[in-house]
Amino acid sequence: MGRGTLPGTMPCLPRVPLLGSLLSLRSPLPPHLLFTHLTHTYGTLYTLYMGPHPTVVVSDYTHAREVLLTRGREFAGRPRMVTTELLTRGGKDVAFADYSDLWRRHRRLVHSAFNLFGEGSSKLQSIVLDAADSLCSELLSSGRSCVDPAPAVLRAVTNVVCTLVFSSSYLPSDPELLKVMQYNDGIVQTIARGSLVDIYPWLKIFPNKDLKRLNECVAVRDELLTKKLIEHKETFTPDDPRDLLDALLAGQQGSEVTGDITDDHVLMTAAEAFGAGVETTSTTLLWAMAFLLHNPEVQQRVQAELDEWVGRDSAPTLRQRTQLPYLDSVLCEVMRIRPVSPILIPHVAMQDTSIGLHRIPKGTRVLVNMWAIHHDPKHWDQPDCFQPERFLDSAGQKVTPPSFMPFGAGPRVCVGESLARTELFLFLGRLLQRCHLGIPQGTAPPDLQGRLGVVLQPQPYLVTISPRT
Ligand code: HEM
Ligand code: PLO
Repeated sequence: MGRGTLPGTMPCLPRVPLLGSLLSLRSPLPPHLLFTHLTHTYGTLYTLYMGPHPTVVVSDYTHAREVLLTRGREFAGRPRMVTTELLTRGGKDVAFADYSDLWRRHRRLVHSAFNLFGEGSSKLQSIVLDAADSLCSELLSSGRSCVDPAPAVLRAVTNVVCTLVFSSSYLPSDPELLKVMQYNDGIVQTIARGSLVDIYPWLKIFPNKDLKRLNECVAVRDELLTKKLIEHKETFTPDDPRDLLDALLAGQQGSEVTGDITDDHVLMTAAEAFGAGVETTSTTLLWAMAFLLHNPEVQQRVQAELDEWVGRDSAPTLRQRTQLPYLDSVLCEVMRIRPVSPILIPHVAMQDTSIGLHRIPKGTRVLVNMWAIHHDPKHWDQPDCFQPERFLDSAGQKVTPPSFMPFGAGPRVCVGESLARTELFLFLGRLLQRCHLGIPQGTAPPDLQGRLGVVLQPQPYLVTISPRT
């Protein structure tokens, strides 16, 4: 059927003037679960109205592939939202900026800057392993008593990102590290997706505690990053970038259109790499630990694999990744069963286009429900069970089913994917090589439900950490 004859009847949630479908969206369920639940009534492709904004929710692999890959370019726009505009100086970042020629050049530059420190980089390896060792020591210092692993994990990951982005590494009690963690926490808590001011921008004229706090945290972030930027500009040499900030400055100077990548772009990219790097990696590690506590036999098998191929004397290295397919499959299964970004970042149709047989007008927002895709029984056997083996073939080699897309796909795919995979592999590998994780006596195992803020996080939980002997 040609595009001109596409039938236009996509199921739609009830709507009323002004509020759109918001009344039907009132629910104790977090959005990814609610959107998945609504597929029972409306199917895997339906429309709803976020206030005045028509929004299509895509909950199956075939249509998601179309949005992200086949017609990726046509759906590569982003909505303008009050909170993210404030966070990014009006879209001078990568993740929340709308599609444009400048954005494409900017993203390409960020991508190559990241690759300097991505997969295979020995510098990244030593930075991560140092941080992983500090994490092990800090966790082990609790003796056999129980600890909440979150603060130590967050500190370790923050330190890696600070080293990568601007070559600063901190002792746990360093006031600058505390400042960074505080402002980041403030942003995470106030930029939660779906806040009303993002649906109705005019609400920003009224006093709003969250927006005030977001503004304050952004100001602290900007002061700190501007200081780093000035220091870097004074000391950097374009041919030998010390860190991501240097690589961005070099790319800024070498840009094909002189002056298009401004200092604001450099600053916003550094801030974003920082925010994305910390939130996603620490959350994935905390999910991994939570699932290992529920599945002690999986922990044992990862440790047996590490003992066989790495031993106990030296840390696992990136070169050994192919020899450790089970560890890799555990990480994939964690990102399948609890994707940190279960509905990705909203996409926007940049022109009139289509999904399946449905016409999609320019400006329509599209939410790709990766949670539903990762839990679709048509693609995954017993999708609610934690089974790393599903990522291994009969010879024990790693396989990746196409419906596994925790980083998204296409023109908007995560730019930090290889960095994230490298970090996760080294962190979890070193942690499990050195430590045994257990559920403290008399306490329940971690709650696996999760809460969706800016990422899908586990509820706080306790663990005992003992050295492996
Ligand atoms: C975008 C996942 C780590 C930087 C995204 C998206 C997802 C994602 C789902 C949105 C894709 C879309 O909208 O279609 C993850 C996961 C991570 C991770 C699961 C780790 C477990 C990182 C890291 C960085 C990073 C470490 C940087 C240091 C970005 C950026 C974007 C992005 C800049 C925006 C890309 C764009 O809009 O063009 N990520 N991410 N991410 N991620 Fe990641
Ligand atoms: C996290 C808090 C930081 O202070 C700012 C920031 C920047 C980039 C965001 C990140 C936050 C949350 C996770 C995001 C990331 C860009 C891509 C990533 C949304 C808000 C994901 C998983 O989609």
